Amino acid sequence: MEKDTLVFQLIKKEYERQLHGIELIASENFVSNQVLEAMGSCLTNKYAEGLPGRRYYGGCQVVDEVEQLAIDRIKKLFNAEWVNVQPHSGAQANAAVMLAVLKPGDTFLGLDLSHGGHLSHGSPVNSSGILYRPVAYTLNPDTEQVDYDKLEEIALRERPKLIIAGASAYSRDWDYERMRQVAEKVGALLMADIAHPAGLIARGLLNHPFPYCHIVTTTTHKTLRGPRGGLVMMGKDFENPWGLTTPKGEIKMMSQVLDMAVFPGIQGGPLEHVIAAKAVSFGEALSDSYLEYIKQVKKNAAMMAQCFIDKGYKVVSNGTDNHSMLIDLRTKFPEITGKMVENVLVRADITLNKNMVPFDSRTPFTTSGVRVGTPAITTRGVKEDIIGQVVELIDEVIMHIEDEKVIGRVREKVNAIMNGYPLFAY
Ligand code: DSN
Repeated sequence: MEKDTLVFQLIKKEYERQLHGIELIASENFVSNQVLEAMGSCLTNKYAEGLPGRRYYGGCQVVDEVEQLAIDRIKKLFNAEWVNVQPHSGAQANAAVMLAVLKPGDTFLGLDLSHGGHLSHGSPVNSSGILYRPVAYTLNPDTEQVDYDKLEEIALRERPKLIIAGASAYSRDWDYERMRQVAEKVGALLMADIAHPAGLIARGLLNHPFPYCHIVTTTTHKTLRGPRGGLVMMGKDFENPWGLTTPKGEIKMMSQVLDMAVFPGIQGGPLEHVIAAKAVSFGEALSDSYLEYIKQVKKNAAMMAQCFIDKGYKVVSNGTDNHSMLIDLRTKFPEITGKMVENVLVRADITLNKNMVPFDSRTPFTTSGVRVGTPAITTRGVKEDIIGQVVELIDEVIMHIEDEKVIGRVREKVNAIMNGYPLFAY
């Protein structure tokens, strides 16, 4: 077959973009060569609906071993009793949990989207907000951290069936114990979506959601540094006290209800090539070198937050406990929006994303803030010594937002810096 040069030229172009730029999108990372190799393997050819040992197709003996390996490794990484590694994404993992534990119209609590929450935690345009009844809890305006007292007040009033801990733009650790106390008071299940900080939690750098959270979901491609995907896990399986049933109407252990919610509830055939890549990345995440890496991610983020503060920026909640931070631009540049900063920095080969900040006066399309994270640059080998320089380059561009000469000069510096930090071989 003729090589599809058009597509492969574009892939090469994207590789060059990744290679030469400073990647600060908090949810992105660079996978290893062996993760890439597993994703690009012949496992993509195989249909394997069902679970290892219980499939609807013949010829699954090898992918059974692959999927079991992924399950065993992630169980070890998080000390989990049960895991389903098939969700195609974090949003799918969340949708599966909701299908398993909620009925249409049921109430659940999630962090307000404009305070750092995620679309799949109750946005009106996501199935979580279309099928169920989301009620948002918020941050405390003084601390800009989750207001657990208010959360309790809301839970007592609304009597949710499910409470979700977790966010997509929140730089502080979570008090899962406190949230479990609230859940117990109202008879709710507690779920943590740890998509962002998963790697830090796995290696003991943040509070662990087990044993407080009944169910935990995550993506596998952020701090965990695996392929794009998701999973659902539990510290301990349990008989579900809500009488939740499988689609056949059987009351089962929670693990069985969740397994059936993933398939056939919301998905068909699992992506075994991606599951193989998940297995590879989970193996990597158990290694000593990953522990060094994830510690460095946290150190780099702390240093970056301090550098932004030193330059006169407002960092939401005045710092970070994890890999990310939100910069509220209104303090230093009241006229400049997150959208403007995202766009101008792309021209300087620095990538981050515009983001609402708590109590934002602008819309999600313009925003008053940007979100910044260190997982990707840390994979490139960046350490604290050049973090100050990165923040200075960002500041220089924002200060000269319409000056093409400055933007061009910064781009050259960015490319020169990143020349010294390898990316996987293409
Ligand atoms: N992936 C999420 C993030 O960027 O945080 C959005 O879905």
